Amino acid sequence: MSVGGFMLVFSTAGESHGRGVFAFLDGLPAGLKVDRAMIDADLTRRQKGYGRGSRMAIEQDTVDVLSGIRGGCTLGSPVLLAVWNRDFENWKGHMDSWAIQPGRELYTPRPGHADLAGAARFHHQDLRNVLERSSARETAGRVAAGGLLRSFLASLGMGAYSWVTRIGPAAYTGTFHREKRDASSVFCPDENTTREMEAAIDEASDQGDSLGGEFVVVLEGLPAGIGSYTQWDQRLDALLASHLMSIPGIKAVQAGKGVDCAKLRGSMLHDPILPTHPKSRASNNAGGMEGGVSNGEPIELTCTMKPIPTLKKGLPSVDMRDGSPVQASYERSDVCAVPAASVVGEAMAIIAVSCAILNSFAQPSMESMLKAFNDHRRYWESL
Ligand code: EPS
Repeated sequence: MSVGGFMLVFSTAGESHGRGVFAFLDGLPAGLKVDRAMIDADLTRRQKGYGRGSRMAIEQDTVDVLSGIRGGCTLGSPVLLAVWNRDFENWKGHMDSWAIQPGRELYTPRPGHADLAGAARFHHQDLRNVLERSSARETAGRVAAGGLLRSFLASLGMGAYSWVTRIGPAAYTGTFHREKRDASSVFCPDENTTREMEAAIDEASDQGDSLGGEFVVVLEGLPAGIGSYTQWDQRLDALLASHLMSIPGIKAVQAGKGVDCAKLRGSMLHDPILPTHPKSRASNNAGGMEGGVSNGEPIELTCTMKPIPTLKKGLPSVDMRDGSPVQASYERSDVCAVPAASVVGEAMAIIAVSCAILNSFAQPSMESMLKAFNDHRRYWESL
């Protein structure tokens, strides 16, 4: 995101059934060694998750670099990434830039979807013009960009991971375990809860319904001092929250104890400072941020996703052409996309923190970037 003078510009382009989804990144230092396999691994993970629809059987997302990377390293020039849509072959005529083949128009907005509000924004009557861009297909571009920036964070000693903690009624309150998360069809690091989550998805699917849930994103390896308390739009918690809230379907983002802070006394909530080098904490209720600045503990964020709005049993709606009451339209869709959203959450958290790092330490080359950043890390570690 390019808010308030941030050094990193990030945006996406592309329609769900158009040629592809594209991600644009400008402001990266030159000489960053990019791990392509890491980007593709994230793209593959985003396609998975129990409860996905048949579209994911068509797509096989991999990254294509259109500019800004040469010989595996960033050039300092704008980076343009592409994830091509295989399904475009089946939609060519309907998505043509110059002459549209009729047959895929939509006039009945789905409650909970961008259809109606989006049509009001751009004065569209054919809701296809809204759906194509508001579709979560766009998040493939975010994950490609996040996958690239994972190389940037790794070179500075940082990483990101996530896991699913709730799907509908099935919840997991345990800790993260990478192998168990990767073995789970819903990215939940527990076998029993995985079965419960799958059963909840099956039940919703059988009833023509959909399910939401929750996931946790963690950023690790950050020294204290990323972000700033000096200006509202430099606060790391605000930056992370806006990036995560922008993921389709996300209705709440919490840092650390989040909404539970309201229930606790100050003496129970705030994390005691221990006399170590660097200074560590006896707990991490703040989620690794105080005053909008990282405090050296892992950054921990919980995101809540609403159920998918495309339902087989369509909800009450209207026909946009004459205002008559009808059932909302049904298109092929996912029943639950919480596991996929957790991967997008990692990408958006990576983008947000990269933005904050570049804002404070931007350098033309990775060599000078590493020097500036590691000087700061050494200062923090000496405290
Ligand atoms: C989506 C509808 C489905 C999802 C899609 C998001 O696509 P389609 O209309 O082609 O069946 O699969 O998500 C993706 C394509 C993806 O890559 O995540 C929607 O309407 O938002």
